[in-house]
Amino acid sequence: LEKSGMIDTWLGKHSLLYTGATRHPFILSIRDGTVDLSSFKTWLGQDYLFVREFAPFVASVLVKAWKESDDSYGDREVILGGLASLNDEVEWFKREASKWGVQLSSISPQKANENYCRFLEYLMSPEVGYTVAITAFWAIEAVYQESFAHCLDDGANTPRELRETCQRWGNDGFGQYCLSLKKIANRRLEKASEDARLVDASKEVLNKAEVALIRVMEHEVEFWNMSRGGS
Ligand code: HMH
Repeated sequence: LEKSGMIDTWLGKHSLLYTGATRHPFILSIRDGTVDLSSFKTWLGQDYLFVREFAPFVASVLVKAWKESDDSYGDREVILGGLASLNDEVEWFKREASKWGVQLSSISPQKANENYCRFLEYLMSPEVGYTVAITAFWAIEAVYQESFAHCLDDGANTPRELRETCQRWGNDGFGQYCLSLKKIANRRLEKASEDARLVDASKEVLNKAEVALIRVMEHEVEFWNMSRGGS
């Protein structure tokens, strides 16, 4: 049995926001089959742009793990695996876009996307350490995992042509990967809270990590809102 860590404590504390991000009306409309296809295409094009910015963020987390974490924990393999699958993901977006007649070269990022990418840039900066970055990384992946898995569970009425999309993030392998990220984040946060009794800097890390978690959820809600709003 997995002992509950800091992440679950925070999710409990911010459960309305977490539910808002993982049970958004856009996701619920995919799940019940009423989704507007122009919204789906908007999401597809915007998320392609997002993922291209997300890759350097993941690379920055890998560099931070390299510098700040003991290799024996295996964090680096998990993060490198995530980076590798982003390469497949970009290719998948290109294929999916051509299937739906979405012209990726003519898309520019909408406001919510730009804001989210600006937040990723902050997370990439040297002032943000590994513990905060890995917590945000987990949250970014977990929102998609929770959201799309919900579109595949019993009782879901997801249209056949959208099931492959939901599988990308809703499959068990991606779920396991998110659990690995969560374990890493919890281990780092646990360490920071032990140190927080002695070191003020560790208190600061805990605060920054909790705020980063909240910001990710907020950006995810705005990203879904933008998708639902159409082109
Ligand atoms: C906006 N959040 C957004 N896009 C994604 N592809 C993910 C999370 C997960 O990788």
